[in-house]
Amino acid sequence: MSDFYMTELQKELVAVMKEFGEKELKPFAGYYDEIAEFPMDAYKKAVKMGLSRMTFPVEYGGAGIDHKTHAMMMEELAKYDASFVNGLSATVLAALPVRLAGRTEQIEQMVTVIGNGGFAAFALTEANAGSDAASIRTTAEKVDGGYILNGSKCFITNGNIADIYVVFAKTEPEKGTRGISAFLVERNREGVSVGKHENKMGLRAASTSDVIFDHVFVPEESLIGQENRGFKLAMQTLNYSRIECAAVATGIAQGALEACITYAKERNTFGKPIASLQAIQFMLADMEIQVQAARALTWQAADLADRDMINPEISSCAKTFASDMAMKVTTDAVQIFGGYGYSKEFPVEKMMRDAKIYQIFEGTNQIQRVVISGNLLK
Ligand code: COS
Repeated sequence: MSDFYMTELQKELVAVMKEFGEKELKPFAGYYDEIAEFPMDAYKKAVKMGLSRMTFPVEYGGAGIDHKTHAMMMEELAKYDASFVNGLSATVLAALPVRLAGRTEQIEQMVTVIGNGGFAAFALTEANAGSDAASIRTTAEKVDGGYILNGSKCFITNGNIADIYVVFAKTEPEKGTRGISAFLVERNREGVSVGKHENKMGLRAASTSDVIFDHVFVPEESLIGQENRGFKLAMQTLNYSRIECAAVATGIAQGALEACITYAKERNTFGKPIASLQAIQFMLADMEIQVQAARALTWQAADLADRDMINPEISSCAKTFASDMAMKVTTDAVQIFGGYGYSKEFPVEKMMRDAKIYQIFEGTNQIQRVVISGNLLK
């Protein structure tokens, strides 16, 4: 990572992530990818280190880490295993709307779950409501003392391991985006169940599944923020989480670049290392240019968030550029490794599979372009 603008604390934290990644993630990433199971041992250690609640304010038992520093840390971890970071990030993502709009008790509840090693999940997407998030069909009907939730969510990261969900549901369906509310729903409530587990191309170790809410009663206190303002809250949350996506995508690409540098020095062809060939040197240089640019844009987006100037357009630019870049860089990494790159013997094929989803989730890169052009033309 380019450390020109990093503080001593940031350098230290990134070094801790490097050590954790080398020791706890790198040796097992291929195994957990193969069996499609989340690396729980590493997660438990991460929780002990306070990694899952780093961004929570100190008064809630967090470390009060700013977005930029967090982006640096997640980038470093992503070099080793993006699946692991995805499980961690999904918990942080679910905690965000609670931090942005929740009551003190809700924030405390979330911190307790996460601090005890639990997982959280952000349940917005449905089978017919991905990009068009306002088309969700899950309902929350107002009843005496609370709400009854009915509906089915899909592609939910941490879906089958979460202890708590942030669920978006229609409280006044006829009001469109202004008729959606957000709820904090515990896994053990009657009527909550986990459905199909996705067998994915990449991020295979991260859990992704359907979550079903069948006549689930939640008390009034479960409402996060104002009734009917849940859609806006979801969008505000994504403005932040897209920065983390950008950081992780940058980390995947940086990991691929580092693997290529090592390999290019070791692999001989025509009697000399392939690193001596200009064809390879230029590919490495292009990778470096792309990674540096993505990192700079990510840090800019995070910096704005830290100055309370969160900018949806810049978050979208960072997410889009970094994920498109990661796809290109990891594809080129497989090319540099040649036949070995296509084999599971080396890590770059996994990085290429992992990178793909960053162009799709948290708003496809086409949706990001809708956000960006909408801002340009308004
Ligand atoms: N930040 C803050 N508020 C936002 C916002 C943003 N980025 N985007 C929209 N809003 C607000 C609008 O200001 C509006 O608020 P008011 O009710 O106060 O007027 C409200 O949300 C509705 O906005 P809009 O009419 O633009 O909503 P659309 O239905 O047209 O949707 C897109 C806009 C397409 C941008 C949105 O649906 C989207 O981001 N979709 C992708 C969803 C996604 O990322 N899914 C991944 C799931 S999580 S892994």
